Amino acid sequence: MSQPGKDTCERAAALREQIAYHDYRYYVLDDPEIADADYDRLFRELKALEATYPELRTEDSPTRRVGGAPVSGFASAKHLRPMLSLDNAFTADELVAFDRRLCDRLGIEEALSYSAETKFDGTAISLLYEEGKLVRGATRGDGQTGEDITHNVRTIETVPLRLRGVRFPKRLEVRGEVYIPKAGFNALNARLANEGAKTFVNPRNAAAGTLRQLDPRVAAARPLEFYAYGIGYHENHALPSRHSEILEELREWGVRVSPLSRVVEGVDGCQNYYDDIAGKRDELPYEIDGVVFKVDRLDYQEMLGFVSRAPRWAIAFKFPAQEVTTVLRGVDFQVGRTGALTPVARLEPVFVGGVTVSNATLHNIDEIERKDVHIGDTVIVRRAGDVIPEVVRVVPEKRSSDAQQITLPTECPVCGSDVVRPEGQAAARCSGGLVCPAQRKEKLRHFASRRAMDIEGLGTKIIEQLVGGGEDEAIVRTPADIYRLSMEQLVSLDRMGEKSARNLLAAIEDSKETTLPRFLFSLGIPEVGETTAANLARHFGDLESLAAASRDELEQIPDVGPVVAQHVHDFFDQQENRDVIAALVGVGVHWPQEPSVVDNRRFEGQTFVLTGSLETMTRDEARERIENAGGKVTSSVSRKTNFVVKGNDPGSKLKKAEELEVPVIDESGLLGMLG
Ligand code: 5U1
Repeated sequence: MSQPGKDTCERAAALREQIAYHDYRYYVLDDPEIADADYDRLFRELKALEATYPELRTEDSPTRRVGGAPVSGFASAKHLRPMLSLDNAFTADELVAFDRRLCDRLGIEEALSYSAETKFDGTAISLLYEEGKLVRGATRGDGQTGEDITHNVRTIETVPLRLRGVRFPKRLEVRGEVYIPKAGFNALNARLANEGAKTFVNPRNAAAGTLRQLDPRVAAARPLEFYAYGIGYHENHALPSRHSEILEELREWGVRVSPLSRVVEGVDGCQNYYDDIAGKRDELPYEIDGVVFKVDRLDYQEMLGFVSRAPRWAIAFKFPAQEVTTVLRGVDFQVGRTGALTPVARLEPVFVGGVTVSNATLHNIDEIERKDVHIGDTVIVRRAGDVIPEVVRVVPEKRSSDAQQITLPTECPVCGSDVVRPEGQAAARCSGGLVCPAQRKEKLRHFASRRAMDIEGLGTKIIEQLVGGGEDEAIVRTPADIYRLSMEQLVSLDRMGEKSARNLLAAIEDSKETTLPRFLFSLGIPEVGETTAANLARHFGDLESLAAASRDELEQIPDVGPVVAQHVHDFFDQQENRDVIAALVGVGVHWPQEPSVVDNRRFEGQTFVLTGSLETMTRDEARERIENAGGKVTSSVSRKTNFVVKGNDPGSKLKKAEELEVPVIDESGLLGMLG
């Protein structure tokens, strides 16, 4: 094939530029300059040129959106700055309290300016641009590390493959939300139903599910859209002084930002914005589940910092849960990981909050008695966001004479063991322990889950088969049995090919190397979530000390009250649980020693000031690590400052430190001190 001439190369470049410009007019400014037919003509011309001369196809050509080759798996993608989450407010009082808290902390009397934005009900992603080129798209994951979904993100027309202009940061993380508009969602589900495929329950699940497809052609054929709401890491760039100006800059760089964002003054401004958006909600072409308020001044944001994984300077004000009326047809009791029996209401299907609901939780038998729920009752069902729908109350005046009382079964509906209801506890429990296949399945599912031992590929369907319906059929009885699975056993399972079996065995092997917080969380001790597990690990440093701890000692730990202390104590008191742990260690599960509590307070009473950007961590991470070690981070240098940590491009704080003769350390010095 002949080489493209100079004119052809120039024409292709001009077409790419024109198409990018018209994409910007259409998607970002919402103000197209040319008719669709003219745009199509440009697009077809570029496609034809690229088909004749494949060497003309650039990475950022708009024709690349159709989806390239499938990927074999998801690589992990470490965010350059953590992706934070948002605290919620559900009532006007909570919003007022939020505003007051911030004013108090900042010591200001005047009304705070907020950037008010809609809260998209989609899935958060981070886009990485280097020299203006999109090089990576990633899911949020645990906030520190997500999954690389570049192949799918590239197919989204509203994600620019290249930033406009030249005044953008050398490296830039753009944060935003991918969603599927309401109309596109309905069309997608209609198409899936037509093809006999599984439909999605709501647009959020559809967007998240699509982004996790290995084949980008699937994503290219689905109507994903993107709106940016902020930035993460940025390099070589002087930030403006307000968040609203960052949104403006993003727009100038060709990134789509919601036209509904605006700056409002004080809590009254927030309330008005909320009312305005709530009134428009149904007319919007996409789902939102609330609004977000962010302190607009970036210096204030910096002063406010963050707690745990959420910034102090932002809040999501959620729309209230939606409620509907339907009829309770029956109640089943489900057995959970700890044996707790949860009554599940079987409902006359009803559409609420964008999905059809036919099951709802009744929480526990106490709740049934308190709400006086009978089978056949007309009930009010509520659904809010991600939360499982619940039966809120009955409509007593609609009760018919043949309504039936709901009784707690005396035997476990799964294994037939006795059901016990310990004094003072709301939950009734199956006494079968690991004999009960339901408990075993749930325990194993939790053990293998992403935030626990993270065994990719060991999902519900496989666990169901491995555990089976009874003791005799079980291939896996305890978590340690997972580590004894053979290739032969795995390939004998339904829908398990050799390749998947090999991958699963590799994932099982990889999971042996874990951390103490993850391991503790994976054990499924009642009431011990990830944060408590991390606190326990940090406090005790090793499993032996934790297992030997008294209830009093346990109660010294943040987050641990008498109930949690009792659960932890009871757990380690049982020989069966100690056997499970010993067996896991026996098959090779291991973790590094956690720094002990003494080490963890090594910065007690010391004050640090950070200046400039760090290389191995963000300033927020540095702050968190210093605070975790008992130290304090302040924003200005004084004689009371113990250390100034100097990063790249340090600011005036360095000069001040030198003037006041405050010790200055660099990043490796800090890392050394942190151990
Ligand atoms: N509009 C908007 N949504 N949203 C979600 N802004 C926004 N900001 C977020 C999140 C999680 O986080 C930042 C405040 C860190």
